[in-house]
Amino acid sequence: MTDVDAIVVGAGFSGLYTLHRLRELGLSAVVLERGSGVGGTWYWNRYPGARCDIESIDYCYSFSRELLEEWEWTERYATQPEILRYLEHVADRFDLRRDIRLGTTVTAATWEHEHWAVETDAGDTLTAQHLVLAVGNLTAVKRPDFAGLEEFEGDWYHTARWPGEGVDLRGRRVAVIGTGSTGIQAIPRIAAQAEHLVVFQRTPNYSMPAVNRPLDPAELRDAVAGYDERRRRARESDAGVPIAPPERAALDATPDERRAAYETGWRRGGINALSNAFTDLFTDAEANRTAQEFARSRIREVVRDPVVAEALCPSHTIGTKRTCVDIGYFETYNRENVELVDVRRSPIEAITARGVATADAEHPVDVIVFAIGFDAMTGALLEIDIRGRDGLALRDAWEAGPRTLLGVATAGFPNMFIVTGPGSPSVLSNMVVSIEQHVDWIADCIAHLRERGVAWIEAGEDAQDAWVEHVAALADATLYPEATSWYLGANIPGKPRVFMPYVAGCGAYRRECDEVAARGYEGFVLGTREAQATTGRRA
Ligand code: NA7
Repeated sequence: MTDVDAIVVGAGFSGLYTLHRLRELGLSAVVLERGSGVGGTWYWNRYPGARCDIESIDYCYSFSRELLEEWEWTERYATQPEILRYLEHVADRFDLRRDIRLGTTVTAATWEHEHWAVETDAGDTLTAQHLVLAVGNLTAVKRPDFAGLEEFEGDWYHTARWPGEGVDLRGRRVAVIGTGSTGIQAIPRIAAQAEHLVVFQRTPNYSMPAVNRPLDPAELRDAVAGYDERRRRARESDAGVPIAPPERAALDATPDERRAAYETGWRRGGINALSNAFTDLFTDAEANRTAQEFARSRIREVVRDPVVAEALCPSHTIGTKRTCVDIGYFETYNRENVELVDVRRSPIEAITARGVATADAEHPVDVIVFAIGFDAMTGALLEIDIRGRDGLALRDAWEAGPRTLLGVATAGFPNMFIVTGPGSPSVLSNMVVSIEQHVDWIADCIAHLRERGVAWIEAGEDAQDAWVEHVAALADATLYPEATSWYLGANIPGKPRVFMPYVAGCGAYRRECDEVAARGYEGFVLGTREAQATTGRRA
């Protein structure tokens, strides 16, 4: 007998929905959460300007009609506090809190003959038949490893560990290091408060205007009324959002037609403003260059100082690193109190007692904000000492990069499920659409096992090899692997360079997952007892 049927690690969007679904199946489950509140990503990321880059109407659960009808999003793009309130509401509304242990870090998980033993930092061990890792893709923060940081006499913060009570930046000289999605959201807000802001940019990024606005309650009502169809389109789309796919190739259009399409996207705003304009932007470098040039022309139009504008112009393939979405980012560089330091020209050499020293100068500051990102997709999984069959460590199994079947399971780790793991669309999609799909698939799988008295399920080695190859081949047919992005671990020294997300889109991925389930979990190994195994096969 185990303590519970399932242990879920993480109480963000994934963990909350997992608990709800497992309870519906009649399973007992406990959620272990490191934070002192629910919310996951939206609990931790409290930096100024934190907001979702997917529209609020789409970045929410669809499993409950009542929830959809009662929650009123107030803006096109929801702020972190609003999303956190939503998740707290979900936890209350579905009575989830009684099975969530907050302030509890999972340190280890070991497969012990047909069940998992999970250890926490409180020194407890809990057992369960199933382990669901709902730990999030952007959870393990990249630690600032700048020489001299311990000498710094001011205050410093990582954006993903921003104090809940906020930080008063008025009258202070602030440095922001990092210009990814986070830096690009935070910089305008910090500039508006700080006496002086120095932005340390290593790689300029493409950023699309959010075109944020208050949501008209009538618009929200209409969206909710037609939600089934809206969500169906999102599920079948590539990115998990209900927008019509492009029909035409950029290289088949005239320069004027291209410009008109990009202008239309720019006015609409959002993460797909340019990338959804044409069919060939992710597969043809020349097509992609046309979108890049449009984005650069916009920066040059906005930023008054031509030297600063050039420094802000990215040169990489657009869309192959996560595209950013901003509210007044480039305009910020027209402010008198904002300075841009191009770290590529003048690398950061050290943090000193007084500030940030580059090869050219020392920049005295009172506060340093590190917006330097995450050990994405695998970091939070590998932080836990996970041991599968015969003591196999996940860290060893994934030494050369993550290996999964469908992004949901990995060979050698029976009854362990990963929500939106590497090898699934995850970070390339609207996470909530992907999370609901994964959690539903996992819950259906567990129901299937229980109905048939199957004690365990595990990814088969051959099917996993084939999936890893398939995911890599899909990526290799695109421009994605060209970029030095966190999608392939390039931001973490020593991390294997493996392109992790599944690039063929949510719709195609869902069909692949559904087919595997319909064929009796083809490619997985199912066992009634430790010694007996049957291979999932065609029904
Ligand atoms: P990202 O996208 O990984 O961005 C991190 C930024 O920090 C990026 O500009 C990095 O430059 C920069 N960085 C990282 N390390 C350093 C050092 N050592 N020196 C200078 N600059 C550095 O993280 P975010 O938090 O912005 O966004 C993560 C995701 O969250 C985002 O994509 C959304 O999906 C939500 P680099 O590009 O490596 O040259």
